[in-house]
Amino acid sequence: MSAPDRTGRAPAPTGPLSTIAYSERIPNNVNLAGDRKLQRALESWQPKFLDWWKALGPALPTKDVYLRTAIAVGRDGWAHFDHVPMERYRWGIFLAEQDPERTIAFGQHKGEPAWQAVPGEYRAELMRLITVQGDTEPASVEQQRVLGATAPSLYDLRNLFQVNVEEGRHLWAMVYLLQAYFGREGREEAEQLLKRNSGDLDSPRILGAFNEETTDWLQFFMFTYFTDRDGKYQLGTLKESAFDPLARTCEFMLKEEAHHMFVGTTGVQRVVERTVQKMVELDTADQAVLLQAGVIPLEVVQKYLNFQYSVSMDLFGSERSTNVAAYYTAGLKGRWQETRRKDDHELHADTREVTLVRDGHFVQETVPMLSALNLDLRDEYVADCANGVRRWNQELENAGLPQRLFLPHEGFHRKVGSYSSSCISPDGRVIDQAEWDANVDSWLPLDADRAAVSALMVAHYEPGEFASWIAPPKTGINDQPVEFDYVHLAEEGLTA
Ligand code: BYC
Repeated sequence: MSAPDRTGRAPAPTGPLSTIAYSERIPNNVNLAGDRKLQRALESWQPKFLDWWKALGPALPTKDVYLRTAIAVGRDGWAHFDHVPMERYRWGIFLAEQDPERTIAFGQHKGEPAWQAVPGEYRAELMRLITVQGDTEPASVEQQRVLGATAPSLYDLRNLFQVNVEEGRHLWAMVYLLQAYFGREGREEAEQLLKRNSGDLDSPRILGAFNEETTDWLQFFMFTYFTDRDGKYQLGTLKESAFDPLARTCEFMLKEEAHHMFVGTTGVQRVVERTVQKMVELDTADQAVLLQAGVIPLEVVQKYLNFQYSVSMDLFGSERSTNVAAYYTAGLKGRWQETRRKDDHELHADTREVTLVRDGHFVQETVPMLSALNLDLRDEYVADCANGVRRWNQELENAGLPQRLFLPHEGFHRKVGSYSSSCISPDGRVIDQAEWDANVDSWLPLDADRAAVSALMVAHYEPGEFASWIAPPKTGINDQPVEFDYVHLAEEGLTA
């Protein structure tokens, strides 16, 4: 790649893109060595990233962790697994291979060649989208910082750290775009990404869910199920972007993201499996008895689900949004699986129904499709979320138990969008404040619920050992046995 011009535009990288330059200080497949200025900028950001990782990344001291590292971006064999000291993880910049024929699939530039540089008229919006995406990545690492101290097994500890290093890499992915394509302003935004911190009163992360605490492992599994899944859908829309480097970056990130959601789906499933076993064994659904027996009652699982689902629904923005209409028309952000949709990909004449609350009742209003694209994406997300819940309920069904987990109504506990000024019950009734206040303790986790869950969270660091509240997985990582030594703790970690 040659140097960006004065507008911060960087021409397309050249060279074999499926090959990663691994011997360089920053592994990459964007020919960083061919752009000294950008390379220097990223190399001066690297120590700041490492300082941030040391201060706000995983707190548990480890010697090494069985991690996968990206080594290629092609279809086969893109990752290499080995025990590596986490601070020496090779965070790098990997874009999916370029399709030189790619054209823009939607919006007013439909049919034109995809952009290899940032058009001046969309610079601010593109930078904003990339910054918001970038901000979420380190936020989640910060949120999960202390979980290592209570890991239910080495298998789970390894999965936590895998998710953490890859979120760190996703930060690199966005920082690369900011520094390569947005000049000085991009470099400033890259600095800010390390300065805002999750939950910080003065300088919080940009989006709501990323300032919530991840209090324990049940919350972590709910986070990776619901909030990482928002990531999947948002990355899916940016993968369609007319700005080709963003599209290619997101395409590769989605590959890594699949494992994060696997951690969530199977994590919750293993919690439910263990609870169901105890319910059958003791022939009880009594919460106190189950907690006493070392498992998490279904009511508590449901409350955690209600919380994480509702804060993740807020991440889609408002049901009616002029921002999203502008992003789409400009070609910055597409729809989920844009190219598979059978319409004109401009949507000027299209409309859809949106649910609003008026005078205590749900009403339908017809709005232009363009302004309802956040809802279009959210609908895809909701359908996907329901799949996991069905899978979890299978455990209950197989055991012949009548209880079921469920997704609360889309309006439940919302802070963003058309439901945010109303009280909606999980079963989808508009209720008054008094009914909300009288019932909220049975819908959302109380401090007492979190304390009861925390009391079960005792670390298990022996290979093959698992905490009482979670079933072992069916298989290990990368064909290793479940009882493999996935993590070697440092001496300080063992005595922590
Ligand atoms: N909290 O028109 P509106 C991930 C702001 S997760 C706070 O309704 P818009 C990951 C909004 O920014 C995926 N503020 O919505 C997961 C706007 O502010 P401005 C992250 C919010 O703009 C796990 C105003 O309210 N990626 O990757 O169409 C681990 C009006 O907004 C919130 C992205 O989100 C909120 N919840 O869409 C690690 C993709 N919602 O501009 C990683 C990039 C809205 O008026 N972001 N606001 O100052 C976007 O596409 C959009 O910014 C949003 C909102 C989807 C967030």
